[in-house]
Amino acid sequence: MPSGIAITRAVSAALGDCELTHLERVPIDVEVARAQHREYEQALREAGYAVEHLESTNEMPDSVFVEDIAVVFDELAIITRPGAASRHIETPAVADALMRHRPLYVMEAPGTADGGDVLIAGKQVFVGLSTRTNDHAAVQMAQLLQPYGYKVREVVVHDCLHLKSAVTTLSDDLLLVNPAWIDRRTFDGFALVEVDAEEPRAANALRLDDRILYSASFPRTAARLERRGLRVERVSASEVAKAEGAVTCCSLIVRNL
Ligand code: CIR
Repeated sequence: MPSGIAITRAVSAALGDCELTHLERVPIDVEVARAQHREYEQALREAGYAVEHLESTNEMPDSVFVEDIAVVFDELAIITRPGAASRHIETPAVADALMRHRPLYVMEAPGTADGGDVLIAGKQVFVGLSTRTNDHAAVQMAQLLQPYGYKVREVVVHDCLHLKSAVTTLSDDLLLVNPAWIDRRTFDGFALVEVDAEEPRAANALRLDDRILYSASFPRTAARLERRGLRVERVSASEVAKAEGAVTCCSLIVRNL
């Protein structure tokens, strides 16, 4: 019995034309990116998830970052209005895939949000206000989620693309943070693991049931996670990192209920 479904999306041949906000454009090897993506999908399968792989086209350079197109809860899923206009084309196929697993809500204008700005820790939901995600979106999410007992809090994001560039959940009460990019006091009541100061991009970890999927580029922080007793599965993610992506961005995790 699988733990759930992981929705992924192919690496577009146009990945090199991706959106970039805080990084300089450098060449991306699409074939290496595709090989790394296969490795990532295999790691998801080994963690007990059935992978549903969506196709891509040349018109959607950022399609592999499927996390931004939806936010999945046990009770429902929300299709976002991505903050970059170039990414609106990505939403229909993701909505089609998700509607088979969850009741679906669609974010409305003027709300804009990327899933990378939504951090879920138990019944607490932190929405990062960033260049992609606005207050209208946060208010819509709060209204939608309130009947299910979720509490939505807004957090200002600075110096990085998404909230989940700066903080991700390791368990319902343990977070991985880069304190240079996010105010630790926002997460009062949570235990925190800080990234190694030499690995500022290391705060993005994908929490699965019994393990953490994590980029092999951050060995110092990985060692910290292991010292906390976490099982860390390393995957190569160097090419998506050049496109300002990381491990959470490349899947939508739909847990079995
Ligand atoms: C973008 O700027 O939209 C993509 N190049 C990177 C998106 C990464 N997504 C994520 O962190 N959730």
